[in-house]
Amino acid sequence: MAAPFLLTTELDDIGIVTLNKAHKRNALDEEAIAEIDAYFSNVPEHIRVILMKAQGDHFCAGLDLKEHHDKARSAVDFLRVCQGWHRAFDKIQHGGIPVIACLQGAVVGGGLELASAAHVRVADKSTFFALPEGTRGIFTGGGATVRTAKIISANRMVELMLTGRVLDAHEGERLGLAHYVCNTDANPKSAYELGLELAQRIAGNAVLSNYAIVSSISRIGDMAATEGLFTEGLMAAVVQTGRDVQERLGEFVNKKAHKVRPTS
Ligand code: 1HE
Repeated sequence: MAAPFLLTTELDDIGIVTLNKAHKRNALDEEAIAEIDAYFSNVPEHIRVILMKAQGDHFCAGLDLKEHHDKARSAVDFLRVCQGWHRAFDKIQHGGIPVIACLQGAVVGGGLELASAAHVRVADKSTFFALPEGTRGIFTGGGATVRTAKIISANRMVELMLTGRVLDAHEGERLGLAHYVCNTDANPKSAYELGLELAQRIAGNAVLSNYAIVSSISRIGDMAATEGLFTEGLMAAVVQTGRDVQERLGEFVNKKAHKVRPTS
């Protein structure tokens, strides 16, 4: 039996998922997407944050081009493949649980689509981003036109796809593809160390706040202003009256809570 594409483990209330096909640069075949879908469809109840990382020098080389070539899929077959990717990645983005992606090496094509579904992206300095589809005679199909374009703008995505330009970690950070770049003089931690640190911090937030942050902000961004404000009010009404709000705000009122301070 083939090794699983996804290795899953836990560190207290943090779920750790590892892309486990380094010899194929973690390229995504149908089985890989099915495993991602299965994990994000049934995240154990005690898991508060998920850390997604990859074995090897590269995060993910995108669509398994060999499988696609060998299967010579019809348009309808590939439409179904895309819908499978959309379903799986939507569970990452809108599953209600914060997902942190630790990136290194290639984050290209479908690999960038996968990373774009995560909420926080922590990149090793070796990371590079590209959408080589245009140069391979194909097109994005795993959500980049929606998610990646929203991060970097449709304008920039068109240019990246037409030219096949490769962005390094710092260029990616400037465009929002990475929130942090690690393994540098300024930030010597590894992407995994920082990712885990952020995961632990985020796991300390109220569950409902995290839910609202990861499931409502991007959806509200798709709404007209009137509906957006209405939805924000509803979401806040639920979150602000949650069970542990009194306790957390009481800590502030009683001067026991941390203050917001600039980092040095
Ligand atoms: C693959 C894939 C893949 C590697 N599908 N097998 N994605 C791309 O256009 C990126 C294609 N890959 C590359 O450009 C390079 O492989 C990397 C820059 C990612 C890594 O380079 P390197 O030198 O470390 O590795 P390698 O020698 O190129 O690859 C090692 C093996 O992984 C090799 O197989 P082997 O049997 O010869 O050992 C490669 O064939 C295999 N491999 N990438 C299949 N992508 C829903 S639509 C989404 C559309 C897209 O994602 S298009 C973008 C596709």
